[in-house]
Amino acid sequence: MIKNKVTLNFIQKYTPILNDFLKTSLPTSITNSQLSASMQYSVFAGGKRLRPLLLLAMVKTTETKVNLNTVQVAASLELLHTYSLIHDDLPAMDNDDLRRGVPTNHKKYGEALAILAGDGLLTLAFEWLATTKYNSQITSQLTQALAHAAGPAGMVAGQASDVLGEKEQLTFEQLKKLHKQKTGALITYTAEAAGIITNSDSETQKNLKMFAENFGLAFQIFDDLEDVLGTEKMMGKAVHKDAGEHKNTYPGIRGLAQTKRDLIQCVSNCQSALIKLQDSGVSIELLQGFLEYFQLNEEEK
Ligand code: GRG
Repeated sequence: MIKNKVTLNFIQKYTPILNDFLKTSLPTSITNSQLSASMQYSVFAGGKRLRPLLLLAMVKTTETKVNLNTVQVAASLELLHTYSLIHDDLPAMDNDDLRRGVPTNHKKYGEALAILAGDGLLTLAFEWLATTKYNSQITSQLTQALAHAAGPAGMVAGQASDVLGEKEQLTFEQLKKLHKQKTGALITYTAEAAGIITNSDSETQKNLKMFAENFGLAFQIFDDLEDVLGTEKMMGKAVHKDAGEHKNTYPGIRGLAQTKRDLIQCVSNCQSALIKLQDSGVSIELLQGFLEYFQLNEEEK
């Protein structure tokens, strides 16, 4: 999928580092064995680690060294992301049986334990954030940024609009806001966290944020498109669900052709942000490589 050598090398270097951190730290943080199994099941079910990798890549792009503290911050984000997927799959929400090609958490462990696994991951994410060796100012800023992104002004608000909006046809502006909150907020947090950790100047923080905001929207548009164009085998989950469930999606509201143009526009906005970042003298190739994620294959174009 991603061919850019710099980005590929980065992903191949840092994915095992993140996984090792999770493998070592997660079991020691949970005292109930069934809860531990359920939490570990979803954390190690084959996620791409996109958000933590993006966070680390942004830190690296600002020419700051990635260390164990940075990895802990990135890993805490993966815990929080995993909680959101477990809860999103529950019968009361999307009611999905399959994720990443394997049974969803509640299908394997039952609803009660799945809810608790999500609760545990959400809470533990903040414990990990609070226990790095960063100074108290950085820690407090990171905590506030993650709480804001994940909470009732961010991801949870987006999820609420999504669930409640199923009964009505949203306008394009409402849909964009929903996506910005539900999927975009955590991705935008990767830029905010990188800016806080590296103490970047305001121009750099602004450009990183513009990159991440457009990346987040592109990510959701791409997911909407794949739901229409992809196969279950390719996606590791049920596809063509959105239309059947009258979900508000880009293809549903904008049509397929315009959705593809919207995706191209978001990727182009990401590029513009990177060009501005480059003006401050940093190398943008690493982040540019992540944009290859949004390439449609020949049949999908
Ligand atoms: C339950 C409060 C609450 C929020 C859930 C993120 C979310 C909010 C719902 C997910 C809905 C969804 C499937 C959106 C499409 C984009 C997306 C977030 C895909 C999953 O993220 P990936 O592809 O997952 O990074 P992996 O499996 O790689 O970890």
